[in-house]
Amino acid sequence: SDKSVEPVTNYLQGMSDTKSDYFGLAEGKNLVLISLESTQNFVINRKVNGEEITPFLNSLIEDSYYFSNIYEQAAQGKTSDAEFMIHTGLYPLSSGSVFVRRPENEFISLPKLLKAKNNYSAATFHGNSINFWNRKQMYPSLGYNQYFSQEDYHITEENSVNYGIKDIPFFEQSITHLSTLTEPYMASFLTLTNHFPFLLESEDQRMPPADTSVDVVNRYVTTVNYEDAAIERFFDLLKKEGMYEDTIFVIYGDHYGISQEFEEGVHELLDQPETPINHLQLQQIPLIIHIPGEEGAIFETIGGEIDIHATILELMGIDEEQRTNFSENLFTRDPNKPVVFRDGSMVASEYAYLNNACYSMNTESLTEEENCETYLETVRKELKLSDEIILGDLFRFIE
Ligand code: GP9
Ligand code: MN
Repeated sequence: SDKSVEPVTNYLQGMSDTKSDYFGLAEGKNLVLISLESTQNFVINRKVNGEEITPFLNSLIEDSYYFSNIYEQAAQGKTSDAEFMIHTGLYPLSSGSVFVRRPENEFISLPKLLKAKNNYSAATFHGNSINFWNRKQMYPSLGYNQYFSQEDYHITEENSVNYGIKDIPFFEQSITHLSTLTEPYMASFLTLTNHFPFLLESEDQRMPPADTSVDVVNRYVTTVNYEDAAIERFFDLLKKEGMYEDTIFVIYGDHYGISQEFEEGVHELLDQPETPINHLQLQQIPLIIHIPGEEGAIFETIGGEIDIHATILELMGIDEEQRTNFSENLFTRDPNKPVVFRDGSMVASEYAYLNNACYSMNTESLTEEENCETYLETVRKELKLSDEIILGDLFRFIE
């Protein structure tokens, strides 16, 4: 071992690690992870002109664990930062993407932990080029033994839009590949259609665009609605093929889709004023965990995208001897533990620190700086240690 790893292991050992009744609930099941491109939580259970944007996900939530207060934490690496956090429980870097900057590191990640636990195989599915975000190099580092990308799909002008193959044909064609995997498997899917600038031919639009003053937001509603239909199609096919029952599904929005530049349209849609706290709340992403046969429940726990990692470990019954990540299991997460944003801001149940100012979450207004101070210590500490792990490739020194 190396001295440089000690501050990291000391901190991680001091972090809480409380198990819940959910521990091991999905042990041995196939794990299907679905990244909902640019999908923000406000679309869930939301109607536009009387129509639900996400009718399928809304109904799925009834029989799922739905985490309704989860914040995205991606930085410049966008989708790849989301993938990185979920796979490793480490924070993204402050600039660039870990996928591009540190693909040769030693990582402790979900596919490897599942392989060690129950000999899982692991594959990823994505309709774009495997070189996007340097995934070709990074996926094996994360422990994937197989990937399906652009070349593995039948892609035509007809069945693609914007970044590539549309989500419905993507899932339809993925089923064949998925059925070739050795069970138990971890299979990760990246949707694409709901990507800025949210383009979709009118024949694929299943609901009319919204009618705010911002066209990007109006179109967003139609591409999220299409994505929702694609997930429904995937579930229908899985059921038909007998691939649904013995699987746990983890479905999450990767990061915001509507940047601050266009956010006014969302405030219009939600009929709310533009305030710092409303902006903060728009950084929430949906997190839906569906285990066939389990009753649904809503968890209002505040958490971050990074916490998906430990939550999956909890459900899969993986108890690391030594903590190697900053992820908190959402079933037992402390509401006073800040959700750390890469720019040094944070949110916890009582306070948030945004744009260099401390806010009370109760009054949604400014409060004394000192109310945020202990939270900010945690923020600085965790970002620093996570950076040290990544930039020093410190897991080389952990057995
Ligand atoms: C493309 C997908 C989208 O491969 O990851 O990229 P994003 O811009 O969201 O990171
Ligand atoms: Mn993305």
